[in-house]
Amino acid sequence: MVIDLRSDTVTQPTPAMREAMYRAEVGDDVYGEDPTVNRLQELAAERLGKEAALFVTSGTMGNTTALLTHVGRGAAAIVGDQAHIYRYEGGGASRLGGIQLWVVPNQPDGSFDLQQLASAITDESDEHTPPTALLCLENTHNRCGGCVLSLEQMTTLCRLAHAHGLRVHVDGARIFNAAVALGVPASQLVAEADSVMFCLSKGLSAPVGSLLVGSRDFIRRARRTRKVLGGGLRQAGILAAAGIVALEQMVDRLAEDHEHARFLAQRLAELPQVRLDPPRVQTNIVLFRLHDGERVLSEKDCSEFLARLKDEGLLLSSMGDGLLRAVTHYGIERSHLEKALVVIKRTLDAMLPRSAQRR
Ligand code: TLP
Repeated sequence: MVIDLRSDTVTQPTPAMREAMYRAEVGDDVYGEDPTVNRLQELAAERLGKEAALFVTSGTMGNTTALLTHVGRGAAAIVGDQAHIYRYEGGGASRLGGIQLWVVPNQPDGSFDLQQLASAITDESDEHTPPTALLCLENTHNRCGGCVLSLEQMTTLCRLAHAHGLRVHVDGARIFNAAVALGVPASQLVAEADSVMFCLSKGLSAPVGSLLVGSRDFIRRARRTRKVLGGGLRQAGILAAAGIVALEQMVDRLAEDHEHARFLAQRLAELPQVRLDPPRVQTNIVLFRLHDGERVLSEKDCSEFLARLKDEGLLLSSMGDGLLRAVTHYGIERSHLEKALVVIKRTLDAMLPRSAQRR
């Protein structure tokens, strides 16, 4: 059996999801007539405390739809230099929407330095610069190791943006991980944001789909954008049915994934070849680097490590630049992590023996 810790996107639908999909009542959603999609959208809007929601095929489609709806051609959207929107979405906002992504460095916790953020915002008064229309936040923050932006950070950032006339979009692919980690309702966490995208197909285990939520007027306009992107689906209730189960049954159990990630991080940090700071692991993502006793390993050396693990039935992923990632999720139990740790230790001791001797 393969232990797959590459991502929480690898989760399989639960038996309850398959059953709900089989039984789903469906209609043509481009006419707004799919009762299951409509129910999922109402549930999503309610859980996030917004007026309306839109079912989209993926997180990337949700974020791109949001940017294209909020920001006109030639205007700018501020993103963090570690943001998923900036790094992993094919430049969709620029390519499809003529939007300039204006990059501000992320703090290690996924936040922004408020002064740096404020000085990145521009209006129409200077003809040289594209006017800023939108601030994008990410919570939890993937490339910052699943870090959580607190309620206070979210509020401060939203207020700063609004004071400058910007809208705020939250890439909340894992917003329920953030809410569970903080012990606050997701709706409270995004109360001051204008739109939020969250994914059903990550830790919540649904096979397909994300939701974009916001005001009724924003979602009406986003629906037009989604159609242009080819996201007007027909009997999509088959997919939405699994999403309803995800929201109703799979949110609270995310705490288990977080506990598993903390366990994995603590044990990994004990290995002399691993560089990892366990207190930084707040949700289900564990990032670490490898060290040979003298220097941090390059991307190339890390790919050999990943290939050796794969041969032993363990999958981890690389985030580039020698940054490695393990993600806990539904289907991964503590016994899997114990096995994974044995394989990792054996592989590192064989690959980096000098570092092992320092133990
Ligand atoms: N993230 C994937 C990869 O693309 C890296 C993963 O395995 O973590 N926002 C955030 C914060 C994400 O982590 C992801 C997916 C998305 C958006 C995009 O979602 P999808 O894959 O549904 O387009």
